[in-house]
Amino acid sequence: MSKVVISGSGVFTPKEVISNQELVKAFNEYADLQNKKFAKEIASGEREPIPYSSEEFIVKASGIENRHVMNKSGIIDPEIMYPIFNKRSDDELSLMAEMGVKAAKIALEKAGKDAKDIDCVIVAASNFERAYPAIAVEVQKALGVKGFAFDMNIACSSATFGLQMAADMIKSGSAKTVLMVNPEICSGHVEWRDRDCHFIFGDVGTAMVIEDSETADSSNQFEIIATKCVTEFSNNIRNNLGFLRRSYPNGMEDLRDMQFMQNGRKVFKDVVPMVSNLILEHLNDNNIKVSNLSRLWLHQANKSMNDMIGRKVLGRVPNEKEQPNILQEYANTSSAGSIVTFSQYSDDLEAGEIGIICSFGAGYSVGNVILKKL
Ligand code: CO8
Repeated sequence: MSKVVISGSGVFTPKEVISNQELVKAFNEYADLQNKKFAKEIASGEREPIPYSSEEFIVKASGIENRHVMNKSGIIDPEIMYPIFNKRSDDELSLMAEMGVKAAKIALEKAGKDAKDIDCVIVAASNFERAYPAIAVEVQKALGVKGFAFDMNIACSSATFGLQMAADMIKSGSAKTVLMVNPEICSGHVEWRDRDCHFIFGDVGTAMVIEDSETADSSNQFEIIATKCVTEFSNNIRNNLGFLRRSYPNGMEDLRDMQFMQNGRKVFKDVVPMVSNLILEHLNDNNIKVSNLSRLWLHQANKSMNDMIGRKVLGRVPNEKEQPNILQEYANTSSAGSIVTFSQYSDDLEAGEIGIICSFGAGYSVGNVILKKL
């Protein structure tokens, strides 16, 4: 067997952008409205007032400055505070499939492939707008791909776990050329009315073509040297969206936990050592010295978290080129974040240079993919 390579990647970036300033203004107006509505309960001590959000806090705590979204008007309307989409008929392309197809077309073009070259489509994402039919099968149909397709979800590590799946399938012969797609519609899933997390997420779609090096002819190829996926159960990032809810007593009354919930501080503390140790062990297992590592394409959740992981891995502060961040522009886009970073900051590597795509998030789940530029 020859090598498994990533021969093309693509990013679909939604046009609409919300700056921290716009986001905080909407949140604070929402807080005013709520505090006015419940003024009596607040005065009697029955209810706490909603405190203001702050731009300074957001940048300092996360490094996020903007986020791209599929619908801005609903999110920044203090009377609504979530994205508004037209309901599509079952015969129309779904929103996630649309985002995925847009990213896939860019990746296919970069790889110099078309639909007939692909024999497997994986849609790997944190949130699925429906249970079935799989979004992947819809993407497969929209692109005109033969073969098979399936969805998979391991939250923020969906894309790296998807890369491992694709590489293993190519090695085993069950697929020749895989299209792995990550439409992340986080704006529909985050609670924009919760000050603790309203600033964290944005939307984006990413895609990658993974194939045997013998069929790859694009100018920019990265060999997948090794992959390592690790999971460890935690409730610190959790979402209780599910069809059994209807069956629970009062299951449909308080719906807050159907959106994203986390204990951010605890996640930070648990995940930093888990990720840096995994990267170091994985490099060691593959006889790669840290000094030979040219780039870290890390999951984009928090700038300080990435700085800490980079420092632990390299044993010094990484420079911006070694550990690029796209967080300031895109916010956390779940599994797509490290793929956006790879797409935007990989063309300049020279043949033989080594980099790592590493994701981490709910589960907990950590996925590490060691790449070599060919
Ligand atoms: N404005 C002003 N003040 C605020 C705000 C705000 N917006 N939010 C919180 N505060 C206040 C708090 O109330 C608190 O006040 P006090 O000290 O009086 O109690 C103070 O600021 C500090 O709050 P925190 O302790 O919460 O702040 P942190 O410094 O911990 O920063 C972060 C919060 C940024 C969330 C940080 O903890 C973090 O980034 N942690 C890592 C989280 C992480 O990596 N999570 C991964 C999630 S992604 C994932 O797994 C994918 C899930 C599936 C996708 C979901 C799609 C939507």
